[in-house]
Amino acid sequence: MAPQRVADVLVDTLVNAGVKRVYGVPGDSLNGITDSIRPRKEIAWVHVRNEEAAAFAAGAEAQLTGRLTVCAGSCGPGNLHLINGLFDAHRSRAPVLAIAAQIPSPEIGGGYFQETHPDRLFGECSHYAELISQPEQMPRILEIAMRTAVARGGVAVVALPGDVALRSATEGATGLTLSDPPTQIRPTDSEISQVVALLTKAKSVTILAGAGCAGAHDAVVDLAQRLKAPVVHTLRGKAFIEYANPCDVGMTGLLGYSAGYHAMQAADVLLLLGTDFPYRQFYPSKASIIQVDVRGEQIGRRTPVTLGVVGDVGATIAALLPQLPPTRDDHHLASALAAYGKSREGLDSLATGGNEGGKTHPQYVAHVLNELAADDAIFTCDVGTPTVWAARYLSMNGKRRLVGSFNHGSMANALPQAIGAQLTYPGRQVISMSGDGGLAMLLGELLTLRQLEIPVKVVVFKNDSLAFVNLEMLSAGFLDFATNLTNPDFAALAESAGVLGLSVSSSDQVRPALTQALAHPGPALVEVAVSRQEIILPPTIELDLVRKFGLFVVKAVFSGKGDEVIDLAKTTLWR
Ligand SMILES: Cc1cc2nc3c(=O)[nH]c(=O)nc-3n(C[C@H](O)[C@H](O)[C@H](O)COP(=O)(O)OP(=O)(O)OC[C@H]3O[C@@H](n4cnc5c(N)ncnc54)[C@H](O)[C@@H]3O)c2cc1C
Ligand SMILES: Cc1ncc(C[n+]2csc(CCOP(=O)(O)OP(=O)(O)O)c2C)c(N)n1
Ligand SMILES: [Mg+2]
Repeated sequence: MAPQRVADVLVDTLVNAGVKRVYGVPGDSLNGITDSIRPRKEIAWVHVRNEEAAAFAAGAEAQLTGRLTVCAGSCGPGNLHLINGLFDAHRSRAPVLAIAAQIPSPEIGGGYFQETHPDRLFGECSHYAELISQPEQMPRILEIAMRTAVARGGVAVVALPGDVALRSATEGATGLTLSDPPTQIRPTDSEISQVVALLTKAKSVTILAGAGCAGAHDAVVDLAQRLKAPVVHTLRGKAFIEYANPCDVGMTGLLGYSAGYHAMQAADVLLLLGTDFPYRQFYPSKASIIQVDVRGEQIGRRTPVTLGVVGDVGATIAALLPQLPPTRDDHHLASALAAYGKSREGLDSLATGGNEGGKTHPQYVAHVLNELAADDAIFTCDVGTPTVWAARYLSMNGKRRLVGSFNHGSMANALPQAIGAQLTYPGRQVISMSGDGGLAMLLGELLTLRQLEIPVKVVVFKNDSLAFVNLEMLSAGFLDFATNLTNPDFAALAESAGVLGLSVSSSDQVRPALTQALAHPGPALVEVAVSRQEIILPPTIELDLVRKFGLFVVKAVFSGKGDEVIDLAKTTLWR
């Protein structure tokens, strides 16, 4: 048997830990690693066109499974391309290991061809970034990196010079088992008593539920019913808490509904469960705030809290429930539910086929997609207006998932995330809701669909514009500039890449085209010419008011209801 190389120990360690694939683009400095993956059946090399896509795909896989995933880039520019996707994974707390190949070790520090310092460069988007400079460090440094990514939730980076990867190993691979991070952390009895006391005293409680509620759906709903508390959710919380929830009053934030905003403002006590909702203007100023988060450093990060406790959402609720008397007064919940019903009606009324100069309403596309998609579909959505349509028109059910670049906010995320999702779940329908700007930014990944033979469905919201930015400009009083896109025929482009391409130019073609694409066994792209004026100001708004309230108007515009501008203006939000 040939002696083991450092690269072999690395790959064996990954295999032993259950890693199924490594996303990346090869290169000289990575040759040892790709060569070691080549003959192995337990782990696959996933060849994408741009390393940024590798990191997004690995991040999506990690978000969907909660397990460690891996991406790799060759030295210098190769791994530099990973960085944006790694930022996204890190901010999403997705456990991703990045293997950053490094220039030959004797050259480090001499300004050699392609020289960068990944252990420094990736410092800001990782919990751990170290250089392996000699065989004796393997597998120890790799194991530390893997454990750190999983235990802390986020990225770890190992920089490995190509020559070190090819040297003889001094130690074999270990059977590193990566257990899931502990989720049973709960507050102390005395903290639970304090939470109970605050909740019992309150006349009205609202819950803001975030991504930390994953796996605790029933517990959160039980708690809400006991407290007669409306449940507002964040975008990242949507997939975990919106469905089968009689207390659901929608999302808050710029893309949220006024019902969610008001339910938080009107409460005596706001209970934050597993959320790091970033927009501080939307937190109430008068309510007492209780925050439950499994990470102590998250407490009070966005708004001052009356009481912060460190605990897992499910475990904390399990401790709270037996001590909470039922609340009889459901006035607060009833009025929040009624307001939400009204907002929802308004939004649904916008999701009609409708044509402006032959263009389809984008809301309608999302609405039909929601109807036609499988019960356990995985959706990804680009940053830009596709995020708006996904947030508002996709309904979740406990089986579907929605992945986006929600915390990092990077364009072009949807297609590479869909690639990661589809490879992880080959039997499930995976749909990328792409912007025309977003798709073009990592357009090469369309070729990846054919190369890897994966049946991702790409729905392109073709508005010939960077529409989200166009809207931001208008609402902030800037003249529209630099947002127009001269687009290709994306359907023809897809066809030339061996991907089924369908083009929709009027709303009556939306349903048949989406049906055909979803039924197609291979990859498919549907481009829909959508109106970009859709989210422009509603007619009841005075221009003066628009200028005065800037971004704040965006919320009202997205809500589709002019009256909400006036309503929220009284709160001095965004002034
Ligand atoms: C164009 C655009 C517009 C957006 N508009 C909106 C908007 O209008 N509204 C909106 O809500 N979002 C919006 N977002 C997304 C927003 O930026 C944030 O990503 C989102 O609000 C964060 O949701 P979160 O707090 O649930 O998730 P995270 O930020 O991931 O926070 C989750 C928290 O839960 C904690 N946690 C994890 N597991 C547990 C556990 N088991 N128990 C306890 N705690 C746990 C974590 O430590 C963390 O603090 C938008 C994004 C984009 C790109
Ligand atoms: C990498 C990156 N560049 C720029 C931005 C700023 N930005 C946010 S949304 C957006 C427009 C997205 O356009 P498109 O994908 O066409 O979606 P649309 O809003 O038009 O539906 C831009 C430029 C960003 N978020 N990320
Ligand atoms: Mg666009």
